[in-house]
Amino acid sequence: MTNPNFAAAAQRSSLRSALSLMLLPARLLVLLPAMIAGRVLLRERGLDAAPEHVVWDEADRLWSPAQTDVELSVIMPFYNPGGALAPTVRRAHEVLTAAGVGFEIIAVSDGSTDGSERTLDGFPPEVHVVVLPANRGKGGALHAGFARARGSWLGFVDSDGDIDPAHLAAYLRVARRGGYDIVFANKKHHDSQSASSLLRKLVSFGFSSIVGTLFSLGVNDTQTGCKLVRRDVMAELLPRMRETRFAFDLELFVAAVTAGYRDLRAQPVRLEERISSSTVTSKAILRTLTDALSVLARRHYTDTYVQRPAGAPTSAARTDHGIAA
Ligand SMILES: Nc1nc2c(ncn2[C@@H]2O[C@H](COP(=O)(O)OP(=O)(O)O)[C@@H](O)[C@H]2O)c(=O)[nH]1
Ligand SMILES: [Mg+2]
Repeated sequence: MTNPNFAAAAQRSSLRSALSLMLLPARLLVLLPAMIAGRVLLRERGLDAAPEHVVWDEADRLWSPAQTDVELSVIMPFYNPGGALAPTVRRAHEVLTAAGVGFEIIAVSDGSTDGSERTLDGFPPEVHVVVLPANRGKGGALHAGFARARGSWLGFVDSDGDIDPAHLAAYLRVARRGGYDIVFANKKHHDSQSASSLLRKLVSFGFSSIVGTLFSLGVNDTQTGCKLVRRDVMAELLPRMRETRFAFDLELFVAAVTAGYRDLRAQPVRLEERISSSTVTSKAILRTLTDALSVLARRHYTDTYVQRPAGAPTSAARTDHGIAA
């Protein structure tokens, strides 16, 4: 007898296939001009352009094995977060200690001018503070943090308290079950909750719809600021990534899917009431959209996301890297 759950799932999946076939002409109508625009933008930047700052020069450090006592490295990028930073970093330290995780926190000041890095003075030794002299954008700060990470799993979380760092411990429990390349927060998960404003939700919805139309990643929320990536996966992807601002998150999934990583595990997330204001201004939205078009063009017109990364071990040596025993 056919399992009714299986039959319902099969019906849903064929409905989805029929719908996506019907929407194909509309998708092409959007995709073609977007690819042309992306190509023009990329040409302006130079086809395999380096970002304004050299962000990945140390990324090959990730090929070295994880340090056995560091299961999780958490990067917390920040730019002028004021008083929201210290409680968020303290909370991350508390929850990971309570969960019995071997961890390090790498808080990256991205050219902050509000002196917020000083609010981390006297924090426990698991908290490392990296100070970048000039603002690179969230992606640039994450590059700098990841390149220094020593853990088996590399994660990041927003540093303004919008996402409780306790999510990291929950996601790590999922990651430990094995078989996942990336475990990520997804606002659209049926168990997710959000205290964001209607306007902020609309911006997220608009962006994820555009990404869904242009990229077909099988991921319907690329942007929520809490993710874990397996060390060997990040070692392969980071040197290929070029985006230094908010498109970093999108580019991570594009690089992962293009490289053949498919075990991307969405998890529920709770977005808290805001303590500090958002840096997602209309200028940042426009910038993220144009950066997304550059990622699209880079994916289709260049080999950026399939290049053999510098520092990659030979396939024979590869099994010795990545997750520490
Ligand atoms: N390093 C760095 N991080 C940033 C910058 N802008 C935002 N962030 C980080 O990205 C997170 C998300 O940005 P935020 O403005 O809070 O956006 P929203 O909460 O999604 O509306 C922040 O909590 C910071 O951790 C930046 O210019 N540099
Ligand atoms: Mg925020």
